[in-house]
Amino acid sequence: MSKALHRLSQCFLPDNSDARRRSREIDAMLKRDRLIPPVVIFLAGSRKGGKTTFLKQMRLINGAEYNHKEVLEFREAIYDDIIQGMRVLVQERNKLGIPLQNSANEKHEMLFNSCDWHMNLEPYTFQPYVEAVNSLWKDSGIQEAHRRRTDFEFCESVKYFCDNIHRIGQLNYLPYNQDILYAHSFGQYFVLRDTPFAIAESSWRLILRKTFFGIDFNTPFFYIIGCSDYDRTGFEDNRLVDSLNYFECLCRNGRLRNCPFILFFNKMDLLAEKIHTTDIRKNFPEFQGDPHRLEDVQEFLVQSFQKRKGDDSRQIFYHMTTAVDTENFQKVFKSVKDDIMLSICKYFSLL
Ligand SMILES: Nc1nc2c(ncn2[C@@H]2O[C@H](COP(=O)(O)OP(=O)(O)OP(=O)(O)O)[C@@H](O)[C@H]2O)c(=O)[nH]1
Ligand SMILES: [Mg+2]
Repeated sequence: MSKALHRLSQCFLPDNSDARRRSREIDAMLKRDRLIPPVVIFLAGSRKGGKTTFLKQMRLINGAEYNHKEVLEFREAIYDDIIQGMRVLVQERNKLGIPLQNSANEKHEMLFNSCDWHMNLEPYTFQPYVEAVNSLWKDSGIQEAHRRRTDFEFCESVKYFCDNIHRIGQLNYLPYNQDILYAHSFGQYFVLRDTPFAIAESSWRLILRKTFFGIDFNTPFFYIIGCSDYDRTGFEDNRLVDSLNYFECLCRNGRLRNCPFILFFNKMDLLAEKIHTTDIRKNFPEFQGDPHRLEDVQEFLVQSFQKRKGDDSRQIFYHMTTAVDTENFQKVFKSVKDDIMLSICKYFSLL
């Protein structure tokens, strides 16, 4: 019997039966002996869709705060995000031929064009950038380059950090949890691939992976979609199209045949803003509905993924999320637990 099946089948034994009591005793014994490894759930999704942020939130809502060493590493990542982000804006402003509003900002731009990538990023070494970021971010030339960011590779969190540069630029700055959720570079090298959590007193483990060895036959599969990326093209393929293609690929994978998918339509905050400035029909001409109405765009996204799932009997659950918003994430995760239980019930034909 698979680990998941063994564990989950116990949810359906009559509450006060001898079998259930016995089962609990056995479970307790096995747990004590650490013989039950946690049920594994896989997590995948599109590029920059929010996978790492999702894992960070899972860790935070499960009460595991980051320790001081980790916070310092996040601080370094945030400095790095800011410097890299501003450097991109400076270069793109030049490429696009957008004039600076304030010519005094030229010297600040030079700082980003000539920065040393090997320096240790600490509050002291970051100081020269604080004034430069502050002044450039207010310049309408840099703002115009930022407005056109869809045309080049750019980290969305840079706006949040630049808006908060006064606080982040303090010598005694330590990132809040909210800052940590917005840090991007960090996710590239920190091990955030394995996050434990509990459902119905059972332990589960969320794994971020590209290969699916060891997957249980009915374990749910989390799939994260960066919704606001519907217009992301530039030098790469459209990210939403990539995400649809990858999803279809996963649905066709024989190993995942019986896995219910839980789709997270992420970056809802950015999507809600973007629909007012960027018409989805430009990239998805098949869209029918009001392109400036969030519900219409959400419905279109859901339908687009539903169409790609292939097998009609496959269970799909979905949620609209903003992974950087802890309150939203907490609510969503409560219903995700219900989804998981429901998918299990359906698997055993109990509903
Ligand atoms: N505003 C906003 N930003 C988000 C949201 N989810 C993620 N981000 C930001 O988007 C950026 C990319 O998120 P990640 O979690 O690193 O995405 P990823 O899928 O792990 O990216 P890769 O590993 O590079 O493919 C980060 O700067 C996050 O802070 C969201 O819901 N809203
Ligand atoms: Mg990542």
